[in-house]
Amino acid sequence: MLSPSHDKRVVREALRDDRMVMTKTSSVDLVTQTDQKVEKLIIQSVKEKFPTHRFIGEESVAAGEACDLTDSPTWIIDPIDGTTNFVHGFPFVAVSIGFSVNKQMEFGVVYSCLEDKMFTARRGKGAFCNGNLLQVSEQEDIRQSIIATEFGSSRDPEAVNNIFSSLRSILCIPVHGVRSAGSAAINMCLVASGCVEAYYEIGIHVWDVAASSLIVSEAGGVLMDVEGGAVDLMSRRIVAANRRTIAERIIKEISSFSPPRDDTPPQQ
Ligand code: LIP
Repeated sequence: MLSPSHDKRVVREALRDDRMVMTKTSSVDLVTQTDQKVEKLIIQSVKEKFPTHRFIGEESVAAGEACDLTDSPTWIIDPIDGTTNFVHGFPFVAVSIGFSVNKQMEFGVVYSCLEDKMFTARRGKGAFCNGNLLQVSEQEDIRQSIIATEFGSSRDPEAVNNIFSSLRSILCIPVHGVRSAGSAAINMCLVASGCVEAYYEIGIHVWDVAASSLIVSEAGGVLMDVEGGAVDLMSRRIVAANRRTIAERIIKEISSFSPPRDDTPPQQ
């Protein structure tokens, strides 16, 4: 199996050397050779031990593989979450690996490569960072909270308007601050760590949040859809918060929209 130090070396060395930037769905949806290399390394090493398991990997889906979450044991992989950060040397880049059985997350690992922080969670067994137990913030007042969100990789004017409308409403609650780490997985781990009270985004993918969704819930947090109700990891929408009342307050301010689901094949 790959070791975290091996992953760290691959990503850190590439941070200096990999300047081969390609684009996927738009000119701001970036991918590098390192994304592809790390995903191949992870899938190969898991397959050696578990040949019957299934995979949903960001770069495999980009290359045309199906994005179906079934009841079978499935590894959900984002080889580099924060690819734009990686390309620019902005220091928040993570490898995210979640494992699901019967469509339920069983464990999740997010390795924040430059911070050297290993976030882990197993269902029912708590969430940890470098072995230390994680607990979400106890803050009850949204006006004394920091909220994380992202601007995503769509520049569709309607989506951008919705993003800014939500941001404006949330800032004006008012909250103490709004932050963007540039990696959904790291934003979620910040919620689990108690540094920020909530994170929301429309436009993420299942591989961005599969592992960290378990890390948040095992740290005592809640996950919801941006219109309320249960989160659906294929819907590309998520609110993660330290408590339900904070999540519900944010939901009131979000101008929601529905990007194409991850499990809908792209139109030809
Ligand atoms: C990215 C996220 C980022 C989000 C983008 C994208 P990538 O993942 O982590 O926070 O705003 O929509 O999904 O492409 O770096 O793996």
